[in-house]
Amino acid sequence: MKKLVGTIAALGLAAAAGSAIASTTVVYQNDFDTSSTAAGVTAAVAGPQAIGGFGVTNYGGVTGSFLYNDTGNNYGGGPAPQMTTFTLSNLPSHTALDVDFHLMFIDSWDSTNGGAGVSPDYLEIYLDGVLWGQLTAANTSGTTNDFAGGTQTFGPGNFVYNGYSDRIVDMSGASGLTFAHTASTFTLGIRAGGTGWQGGADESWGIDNIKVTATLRDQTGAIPEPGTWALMILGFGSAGAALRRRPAVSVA
Ligand SMILES: [Ca+2]
Ligand SMILES: [Ca+2]
Ligand SMILES: [Ca+2]
Repeated sequence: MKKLVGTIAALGLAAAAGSAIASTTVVYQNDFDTSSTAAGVTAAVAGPQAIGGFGVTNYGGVTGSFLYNDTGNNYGGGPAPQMTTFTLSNLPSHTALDVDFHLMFIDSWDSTNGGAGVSPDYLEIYLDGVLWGQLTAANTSGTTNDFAGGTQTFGPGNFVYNGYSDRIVDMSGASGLTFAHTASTFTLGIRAGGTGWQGGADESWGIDNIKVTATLRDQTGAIPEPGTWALMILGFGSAGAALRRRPAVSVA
């Protein structure tokens, strides 16, 4: 018991000295069937946000409802594609964010080197209003698929809307979407781009399974709150109890 008390005291000193292990928390999650925010965080979606649905079918990790955006027609001299934005406010004090989501390249995307006039097509990702990446897919013409570190999880294959092939990409492995961040507000923006963008029934995009995880700021020098102490002591008490309950092993 003396040793246990010493361990708790050492941990207390470590916590008081600010050497606690950095923790993470999910601040926003939205799969367009359900969504949630961490306590105190608010989320607002702006711009085009039509909802499509796969029902119970799972295509490369996308299932149920998803958001899709088919605005704009740069190729036809029509209106510019509109951006859909997700704005998180009142984030807890943090040092980094990790942003995960699935993207859907729907119908006749022409890559960066497809048919004359109908390419390039881009899917542009903006972090806090700054262009982070231009992705593209060669669904109908062209040869370049560029997912900026994301992994294709489905396609090419026609699973939604018209008869053209579609693709789904999981962006959770893209290292650039884990980045230093401290502001209390974060905005993720996505829109189509490129002079070949046709929009409408020809080309559109979708998003699903958005998850934003914050690395919480290390509370350097902070004194653990009573609740933290209670949990620590409870935890060690349980560990001690478990050790005491452990039956002796007999070797046959
Ligand atoms: Ca969904
Ligand atoms: Ca195009
Ligand atoms: Ca299709």
